[in-house]
Amino acid sequence: MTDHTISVDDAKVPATLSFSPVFNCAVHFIDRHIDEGRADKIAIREVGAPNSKGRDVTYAELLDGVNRAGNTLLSAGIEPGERALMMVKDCAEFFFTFWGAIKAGIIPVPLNTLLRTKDYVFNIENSEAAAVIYSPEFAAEVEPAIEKAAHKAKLNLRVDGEGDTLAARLGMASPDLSARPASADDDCFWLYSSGSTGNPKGVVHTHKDIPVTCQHYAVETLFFEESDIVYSAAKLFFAYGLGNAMNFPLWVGAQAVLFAGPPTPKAAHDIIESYKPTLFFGVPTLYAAQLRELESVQPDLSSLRLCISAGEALPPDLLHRWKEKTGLTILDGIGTTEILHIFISNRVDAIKPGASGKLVPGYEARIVDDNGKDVPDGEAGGLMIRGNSLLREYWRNPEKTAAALKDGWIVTGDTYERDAEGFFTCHGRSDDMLKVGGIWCSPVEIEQRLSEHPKVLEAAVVGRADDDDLIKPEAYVVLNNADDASDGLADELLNHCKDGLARYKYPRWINFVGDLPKTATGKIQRFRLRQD
Ligand code: 3UK
Repeated sequence: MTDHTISVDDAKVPATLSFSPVFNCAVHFIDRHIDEGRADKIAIREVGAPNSKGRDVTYAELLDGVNRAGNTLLSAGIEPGERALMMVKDCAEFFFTFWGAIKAGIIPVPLNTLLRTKDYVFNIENSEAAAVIYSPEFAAEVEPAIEKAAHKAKLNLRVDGEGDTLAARLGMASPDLSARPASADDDCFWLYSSGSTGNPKGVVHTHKDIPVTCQHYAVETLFFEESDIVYSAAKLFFAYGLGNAMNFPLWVGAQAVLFAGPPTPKAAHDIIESYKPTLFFGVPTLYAAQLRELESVQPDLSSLRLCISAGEALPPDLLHRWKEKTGLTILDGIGTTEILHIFISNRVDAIKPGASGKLVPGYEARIVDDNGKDVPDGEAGGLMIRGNSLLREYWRNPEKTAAALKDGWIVTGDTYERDAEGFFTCHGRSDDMLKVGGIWCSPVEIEQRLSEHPKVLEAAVVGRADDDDLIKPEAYVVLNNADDASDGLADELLNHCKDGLARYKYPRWINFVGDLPKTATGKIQRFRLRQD
């Protein structure tokens, strides 16, 4: 099939989501816009540094950047099917690299840019990365990982800055690239997903998965239109941000506002005021911080038609306070990396505070007991989902794949209850995993880091609700010598965690205790430490 050139007509995906036999989703998301007359429309607005104008990228420039990035990867000897890791901040080059790789048949793998060297060593080795593309802002964690990893990529390249960079190579690359023929069920991109124990797993998605989320969630649930302007405080590396700020706007020919800095409440308010988005995507922790900021400032948020929240449950009180303060609605919805985006969501005309909402079109749900039998409405059980955007597999992990995918249904690991009207309410996880600011956080990883401290014998970490009813990690620590317990040591342990872990993972409370509750086999009983 490789001699077949994919025309834009071949690659068009109708709302019915039928795919032509030869399909590469990059053509639909990138090339199509030129055919449809959007060459001069601004696709991406990068937020500039204070007092300076950021870069605007038109749809024609987007196609040019994508083709050049695809050619840059191919001319470095990277072959179709090989992986290109991306530790890239939210900027136009993220789009160029992601879609350029896909168009060339290479698998882009966006990674959480908040991770540390040891995490990146794992990703490079596990994916057998052929390319590592990274923003210079992350060089201090990425470059030692490139050095230490036993696997060597063919291309390690900074996005911009001095010397040999992606930006420099884009300038020299050919702007012409024909899409590599594929099919809707062929592998397209990966994301990594973490569990409470064991290493992260490569979540393999195919060419049909992005279109499915765009049509069912963005169009049929949020009513995305070409006139929309999107700002997602959740970054592109996160499946949530990847959909919000890149895939959804590209599906309808809309515009994305990209901000490379940390998602502070002040930045969010300034961006909304200056760039006038119609849709804002955040996580509960950010909405809570924005509400605190709104006590002293009154930014103009009037461009927004809707706010969306995901990543962890949105407490009803937060929803009410936000509505009272801003007049705006927040739609909570649940998504996962494995299902790619949101599959249960509240609607503008159907909101149940405290619930994740009703099923998004295209998805089916079961709630089952421990024996796999469906439970009646009003009873809690394990949530399973079926739909057309589920991962194909976990990369080289048949056991975890078999445990997660059962006859086309995925086990989410979340405990849910459905009411008679079809609203789904979350009752937490069936494992010990925490969501902190919407991002995964394994208690085991924090416990291991604490135990590395010479004064610590062992530790247990659980989730505890803060004043906004949002979960943060709390540590129970047993010292080698109980007499060492002090506020000073608690601070020292805190810094020890901040140094060795992604920054959002440090425990917000540290309790010194004499021992930890354990099972007869010595497993920590975290549930006995939780303060419900
Ligand atoms: C939890 C929620 C209650 C839940 C994601 C939107 O979060 C996303 O993906 P992840 O793989 O995590 C998935 C897990 O996070 N969760 C997410 N949203 C909610 N719990 N209410 C919610 N609204 O435990 C789920 O299993 O990081 C979010 C879109 C795409 C995504 N991948």
